[in-house]
Amino acid sequence: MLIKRPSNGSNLPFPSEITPQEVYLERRAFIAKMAATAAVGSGLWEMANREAFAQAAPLAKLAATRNAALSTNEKQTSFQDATHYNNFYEFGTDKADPAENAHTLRTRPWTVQIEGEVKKPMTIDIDRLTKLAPLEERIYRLRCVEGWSMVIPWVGYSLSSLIKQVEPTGNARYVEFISLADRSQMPGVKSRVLDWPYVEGLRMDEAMHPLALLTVGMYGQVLPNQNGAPVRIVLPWKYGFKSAKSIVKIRFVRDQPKTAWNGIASNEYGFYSNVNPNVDHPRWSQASERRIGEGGLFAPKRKTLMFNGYDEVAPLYAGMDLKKFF
Ligand SMILES: Nc1nc2c(c(=O)[nH]1)N[C@H]1C(S)=C(S)[C@@H](COP(=O)(O)O)O[C@H]1N2
Ligand SMILES: [Mo]
Repeated sequence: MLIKRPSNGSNLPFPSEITPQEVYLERRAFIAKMAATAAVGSGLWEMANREAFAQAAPLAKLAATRNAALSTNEKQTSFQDATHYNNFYEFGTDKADPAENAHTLRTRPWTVQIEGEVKKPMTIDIDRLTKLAPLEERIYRLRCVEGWSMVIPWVGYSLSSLIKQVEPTGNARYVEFISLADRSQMPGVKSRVLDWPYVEGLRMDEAMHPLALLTVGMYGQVLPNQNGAPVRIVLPWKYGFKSAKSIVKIRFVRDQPKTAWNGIASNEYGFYSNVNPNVDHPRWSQASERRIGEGGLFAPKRKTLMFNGYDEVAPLYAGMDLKKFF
C-alpha cells in the first residue's frame, strides 16, 4: 500500500520508489550472500544459521476439500513468493519485513471476539473457529492496489457460515474486522504509518457473499504469520488491503465503519475498494497489473479485470456509481 507522505511524519514510499519485485529479490539474495560470506569464521555464522532454521519450522497441515467451482485454474504463485513479498505493516512497510519480523507473533492461545449487533455475541478460540465449518481450499487471485497480483490456494470457509451462527440483528448493516495491534509482538505498531489497530469493513451483503472467505490456511497448511495467522479474511474481488490479517475482533454495526486506509487517505482509498480498471488511483493507473513471479522485469503486464474477474459479485453493486463509491 502506498500513500502520500502524510503530515503525521511517517515515511511511506512514492510510487517511483517501488522496487520491481525481481530486482528487489535479487538484491536481497545478493545482500544475504555477502552477509553469509562475511559471517563465516565469526559467531555471526551461527546466528545466521539459527535464523535459517527458525524460518524453516514446519507449519501444521490443514486438510481441506478443493472447491473447484470457486477456484481459478491459473498457475499458482510459488509459496516462496507468497510468503516473502507481503504487506503487513504491523511488521514493517518493506515487502520483506513481514517474513523477517513476524516470527514474534504468538498465534496460540488466540481468540476472536464477535460483538455488536448480534443476538449471540461470542468469544471463540481459534481452534474452535477453525472447525466451525468444513474447510475448503479455494484458489483465488488477489490484487494489491499497488498494481501486483498473486494466485494463492487459501484454506477456510465462507464468512457467511460464521455470521449465521452469531445471528445478526436487523440493525447490523456493516461488519468490521479488527486486527491485533500489540507493540510487544509487532514492531511496526510503534510507527505511526497507520492509526492502529488496522480496521477494515464490509457491507453485510458483501460479507454474506459466498466468495468472502474466512481464512485459516494456505498451500494446505495453517497460515504463515506473515500472511495473517491465525485468521484473516480474503476478498478476491477487492483490493488486497480490504483483506485484514490476524483478526481479533469482528464487530457488527449500524453505520459504515471508519477503516484504516480510508481514514488516512480517503481520496485514495474508498470504503468499497472493488478492483476496477476504470477507476484510477489518483496517482497511478489501475488498468493493468504485474503477476508476481511471472517472467522477470520485462514481462508484459496483465489487463486488470472488473472485480478482479469475479463477475458474480456484480449484483451487489447494481445501480451504484462505482466512480463515486470507489
Ligand atoms: N492487519 C493488516 N492486514 C493487512 C495489511 C496490513 O498491513 N495489516 N495489508 C493488506 C494489504 S495492502 C494486502 S495487499 C494484503 C496482502 O496479503 P498477503 O501478504 O497475504 O499477500 O494484506 C492486507 N491485510
Ligand atoms: Mo495491498
